[in-house]
Amino acid sequence: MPSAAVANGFTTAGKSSTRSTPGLLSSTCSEVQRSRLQFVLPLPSVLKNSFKIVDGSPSSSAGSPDEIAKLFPNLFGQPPAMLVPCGSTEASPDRSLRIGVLLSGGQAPGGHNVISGIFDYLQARTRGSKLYGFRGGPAGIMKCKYVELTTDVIYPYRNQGGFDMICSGRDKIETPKQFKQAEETVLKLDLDGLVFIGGDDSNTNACLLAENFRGKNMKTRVIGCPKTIDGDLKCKEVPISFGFDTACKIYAEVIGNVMTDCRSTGKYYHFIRLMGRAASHITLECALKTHPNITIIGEEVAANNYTLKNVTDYITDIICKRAKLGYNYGVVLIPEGLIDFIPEVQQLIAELNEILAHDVIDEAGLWKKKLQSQHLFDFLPQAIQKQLLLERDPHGNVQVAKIETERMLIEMVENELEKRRQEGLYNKQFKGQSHFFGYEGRCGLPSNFDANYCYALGFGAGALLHSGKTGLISSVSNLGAPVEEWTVGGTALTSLMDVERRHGEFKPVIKKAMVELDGAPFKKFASMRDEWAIKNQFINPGPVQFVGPRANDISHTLMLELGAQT
Ligand code: FBP
Repeated sequence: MPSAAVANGFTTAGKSSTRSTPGLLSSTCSEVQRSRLQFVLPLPSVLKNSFKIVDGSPSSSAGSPDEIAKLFPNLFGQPPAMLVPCGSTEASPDRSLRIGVLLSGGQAPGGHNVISGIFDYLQARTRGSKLYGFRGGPAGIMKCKYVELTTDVIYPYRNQGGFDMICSGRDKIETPKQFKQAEETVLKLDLDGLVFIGGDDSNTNACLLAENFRGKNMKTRVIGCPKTIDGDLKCKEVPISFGFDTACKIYAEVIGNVMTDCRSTGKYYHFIRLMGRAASHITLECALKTHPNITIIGEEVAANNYTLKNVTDYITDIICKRAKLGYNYGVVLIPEGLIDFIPEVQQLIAELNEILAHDVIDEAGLWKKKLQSQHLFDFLPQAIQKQLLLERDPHGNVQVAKIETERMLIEMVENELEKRRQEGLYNKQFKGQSHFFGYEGRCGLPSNFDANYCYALGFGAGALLHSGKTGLISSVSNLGAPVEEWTVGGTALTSLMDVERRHGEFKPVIKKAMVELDGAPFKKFASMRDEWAIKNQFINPGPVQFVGPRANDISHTLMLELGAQT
């Protein structure tokens, strides 16, 4: 592959270049945004020079290899690919490519930099290529709604949060008709490649599309990029999904502020639910950053078969202990997906999923007769019952972001404290405040880590497509080292897959990476939580830093996981 240096959209032969901000943006962006626009992104050294792609050994799958092999006859077993420096002398950019890109699912800081990375790769390493952005996620491909991404379109979004350059969506390409529509679009645009920037479900979809195109001998290749603030799309070769770092930094800033407020007034227990869907990575990372009094980790609740009553008692016990020490305030962190982790609730949700997939929920409540978990359903506050019945997302998931577990727990703790009051075991006032920190963390200006990581992921995706790879997820590793030393390659999407029951049927899915109870991040947290419960060791980390000694810090989760691997 030829080599070239690139800075913010301009091939620079090694020098950085600046440009004035385009009209619309200059009037609407802040000084900080402007300074981020000018920030020249570093590249891993392998991407700055000539490289070749080397294949590893054949892969298998995360689970159910026989089923995955049947579902992906053309892709199963693909080896990982690694970019390695090659000594060839510099060549001029070669043939042109036509590439499409889309953002899928929830926003995650850094998505725009993935697109910038693909664009800059094409500028630097190919001649006369075109990049198309599909609008509104996968629906953009099905409806053939796209925009050509040029320097002027992309520039205002460099190092900026959000997905507003081309927007996102949660549609899935799954029916024969939808596959046909996608085929028509890639044929119409004569695409050599497609980059899916998405989470586990979207990358599963990317793989299905790659399989479909390859099965039909079409030239369009498909590469995924690991996006999600939830941090649950990861494996050895993909150490973290982008967006997690920034989102946790933003949540930790606000949690730190709430902690300072709560210590100042001394009168509230703040129950803070944090986004993250099923996995508790965000909650765990925020706990490690801020040291709350109580943190519930969903995976631990599931592993110990805790009931809602057990969780309530755990929180109430700490509140009572703190009351004896004179502290009638505190901070409780709750993962968004907690409700989904409590085995008795899981059973209820599974039953509701089947009913919602095949039956009608009638007003007379006759469907309830089919529920084995009816006693639990009836025990839940009415608001939670309604939230559990909300429509599933297009991938069949319960919309956990809409279930107000923090309010439910406040109500349950109040009841338990009242019981203890009557038994003479508690005589203080309890005032709960509920918070949900979710959307406010998803579109912040990407941290230095996410900005750099995304740029490398995009550049790497360009390189994989250029070399004709398909069905891989762009993978950047060695992330504990300076950016120059990061490694770049691709991992077979089928190697991340298993089968799962969705909408009442078995489907291929990328296995979610949950918090591991024997993993280094959880162990560190578990060794400290009892002290945080009783003593107030709150930490207020402040806002995301772009310059200064801590600006390039990586998350505790990543640091501890990388440390455990070495
Ligand atoms: P992704 O898996 O699409 O990255 O989801 C991220 C997320 O922010 C979850 O944490 C949250 O549960 C969900 O999106 C909320 O979805 P929506 O944006 O549709 O309300």
